Amino acid sequence: MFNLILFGPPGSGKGTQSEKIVSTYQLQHISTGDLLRDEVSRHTPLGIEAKKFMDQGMLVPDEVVIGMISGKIDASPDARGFIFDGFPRTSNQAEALDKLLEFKNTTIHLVLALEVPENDLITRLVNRGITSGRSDDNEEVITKRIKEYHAKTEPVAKYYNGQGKLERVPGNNTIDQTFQLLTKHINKYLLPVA
Ligand code: B4P
Repeated sequence: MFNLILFGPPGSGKGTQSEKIVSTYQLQHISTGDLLRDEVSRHTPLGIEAKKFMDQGMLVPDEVVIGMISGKIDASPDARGFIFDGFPRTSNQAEALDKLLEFKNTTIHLVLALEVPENDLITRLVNRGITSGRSDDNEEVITKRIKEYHAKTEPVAKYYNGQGKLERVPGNNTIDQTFQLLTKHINKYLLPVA
């Protein structure tokens, strides 16, 4: 089993690159953003609670997100591996993930951190907001999400760097060029399926 974390600020391309990685390496995709948006659109109690945080550009509480992840891993016992997209986003979540994987006799093998200048992040997300209608893609909320990233999520990179698992990858090239840079790291662990 091979487990990969795709890490980076809001709009760095985690979701975009995850799709390409999933189809090339046939990993099971776990995106906490997608899982939360699904709960919101179905108006579940979890979704109604999560929406209050997401609409303000804040992270959803750790216990909500960690509970969702455990269920998702259990649902795919035969997976070739997992790609965690947008998770963990706090040091607490990173520690919880380590414990969860240890319990399942596996571990995180690689953390790829996408690096994109802040101006580009804002432009990308404002543009996506125009077409997607996502309630958290307007300039005011985007600025809060980036602040939240610096305060709570950046320390997660240090956590994995301390474990010798972090690789930083420029994410401000084209989508395909960025993907090529990511595959150079992944190919050291896993060969493409296609
Ligand atoms: P997410 O859904 O994870 O979204 P994101 O960080 O905004 O986007 P991502 O980095 O995936 O960017 P994308 O590829 O879409 O989080 C949303 C919210 O959910 C959070 O704010 C939080 O409230 C909550 N949440 C999620 N996970 C959580 C957790 N673990 N704990 C607590 N709360 C959590 O790319 C963005 C845009 O850029 C797209 O339009 C794309 O087309 C474009 N783009 C991508 N690559 C490009 C490139 N190379 N060049 C030009 N444009 C590019």
